[in-house]
Amino acid sequence: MTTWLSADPRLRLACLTLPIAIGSLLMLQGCHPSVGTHVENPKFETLDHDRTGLNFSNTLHPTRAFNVFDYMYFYNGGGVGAGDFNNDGKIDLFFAANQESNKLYLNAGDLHFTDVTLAAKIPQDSGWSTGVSVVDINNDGLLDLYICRVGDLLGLPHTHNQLLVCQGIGKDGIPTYEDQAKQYGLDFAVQHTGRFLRL
Ligand SMILES: [Ca+2]
Ligand SMILES: [Ca+2]
Repeated sequence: MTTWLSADPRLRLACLTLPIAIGSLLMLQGCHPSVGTHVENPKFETLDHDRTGLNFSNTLHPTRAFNVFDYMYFYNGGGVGAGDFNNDGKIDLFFAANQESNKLYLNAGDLHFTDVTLAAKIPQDSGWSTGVSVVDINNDGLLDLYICRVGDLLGLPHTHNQLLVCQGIGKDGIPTYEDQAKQYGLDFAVQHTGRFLRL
């Protein structure tokens, strides 16, 4: 019996490249209209950081010692969590970064945000964060943050997932946090938040 594996190598190459070519064409079709194309009555408007105060950037710094060949998810990105972290009725934003600092921005209204990362005591340990979940883990009415980290990989700082439990909201309206992942038994050194979400 003739199998696909025993077919002519040129036929095998054609079988491999044809689906890729068709897939690429479909992706190009799906991306229409392309960047730079004029759109009548756009539904969204791009606002730069001078307008919004949001200057977070998940900038990557690949080196010969550590790059996508060492970590296949190198370019998978970080994450963003949205919630009213200071209970003022406006949705705030938390950004999880790979090789930059995680940042917390409070919504000041009128689409302007203020970076309160340091005042909120967001830990900065150079760990590689891959995502964030927002939850009130202790049901005290204050939103908490669970941040997924790459915890045990050669070339990256050894770290673990963080559970940032809100310690209260100051008179200045800024919430402060403490990493209590170990106390809650959630200090996993894994690469996703799935285990937490299944609790
Ligand atoms: Ca808020
Ligand atoms: Ca809470």
